[in-house]
Amino acid sequence: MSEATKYRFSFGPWNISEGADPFGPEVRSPYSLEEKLDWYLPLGFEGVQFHDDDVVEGIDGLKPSQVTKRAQEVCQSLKDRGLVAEFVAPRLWFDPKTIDGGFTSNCATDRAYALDRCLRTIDIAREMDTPNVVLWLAREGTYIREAKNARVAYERILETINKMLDYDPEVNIWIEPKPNEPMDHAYLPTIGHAIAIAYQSSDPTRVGGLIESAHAILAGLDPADEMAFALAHGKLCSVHLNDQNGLKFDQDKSFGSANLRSAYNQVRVLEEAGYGKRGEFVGLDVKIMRTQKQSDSTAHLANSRDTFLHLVEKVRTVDRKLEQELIEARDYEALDAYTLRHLLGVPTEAVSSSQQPALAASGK
Ligand code: GLO
Ligand code: MG
Repeated sequence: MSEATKYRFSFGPWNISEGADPFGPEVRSPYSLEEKLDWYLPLGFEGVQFHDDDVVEGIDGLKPSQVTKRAQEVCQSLKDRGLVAEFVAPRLWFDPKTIDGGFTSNCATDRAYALDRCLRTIDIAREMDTPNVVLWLAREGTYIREAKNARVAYERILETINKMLDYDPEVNIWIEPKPNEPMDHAYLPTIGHAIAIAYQSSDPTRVGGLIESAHAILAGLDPADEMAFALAHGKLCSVHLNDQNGLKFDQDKSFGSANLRSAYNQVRVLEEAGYGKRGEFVGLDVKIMRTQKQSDSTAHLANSRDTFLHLVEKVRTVDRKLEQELIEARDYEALDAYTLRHLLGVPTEAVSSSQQPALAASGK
């Protein structure tokens, strides 16, 4: 038997947040990047996910040499703390020039800005010792179908990805699909779309996907199956584990909070495929509830990691022989009951198909 995976965890500085939502302002005071970095190792995390402007604040107003200098400083802050950067992602959805999207904007100068911002993100990533760039294509979509030509939009996304691949022969691009929010519909809504565009790109070996549980649920899909699909293509580069209570705004709940069984199945798929053995991180893109106090700013991260590890134990201790017997007998009802009892931690001996009381009179 191969050695058990030692999972490595990551999150982004935005996951320690101040509680603002569209209907109310911040309720906790902010921590500096350095303060946040101090928490990583004590919380059990060694990977840091970054937006370009998490590394270099005010990036658009700075000269290339200033950007490089700041990126080197942050890289040193990571080294001093025994941390590594997992990826850098261009925050393409904030600037007024990306109101109508970046790669798919109807305005050529806005598209040029978006490409330039991505190339600067690659420069930052290289200073941070990571070849990985994540594209969450927030505004690459429309509010109404007539506003853009969807086919041209796909072509423009592909063209930008190819330009990024050309710019740096070592960069890897991980697409994080999400079906909606902030847009009505996004152009790369699922991992299937992301993988299709990866194969179409000029170097498919360097393009893959990052799956966020909540985003799959928002697309009406099962996150574990989405992960399995990407794994089958060798294209699951990272994950953003979290949870989501149905089809509403992107909640980024703690992992397992809304659907523990679904969380178990995500862990099962990852563990069974050996995810993490090649150094992939288990990323947690979770948001603490607005009701929490300042002193609880990191509890959701510790709790999500803990839940993941408990579920790994559940996957490792499942009775594989019994599962196989139940599958062979096509007794999925018993398999369902066994799974629930295993998750509940109650005795499972009694789970079998022979539980139906005999009908004395008819002998059926
Ligand atoms: C939003 C996304 C976002 C990304 C992050 C990294 O819905 O989940 O948090 O993960 O910007 O690209
Ligand atoms: Mg995410």
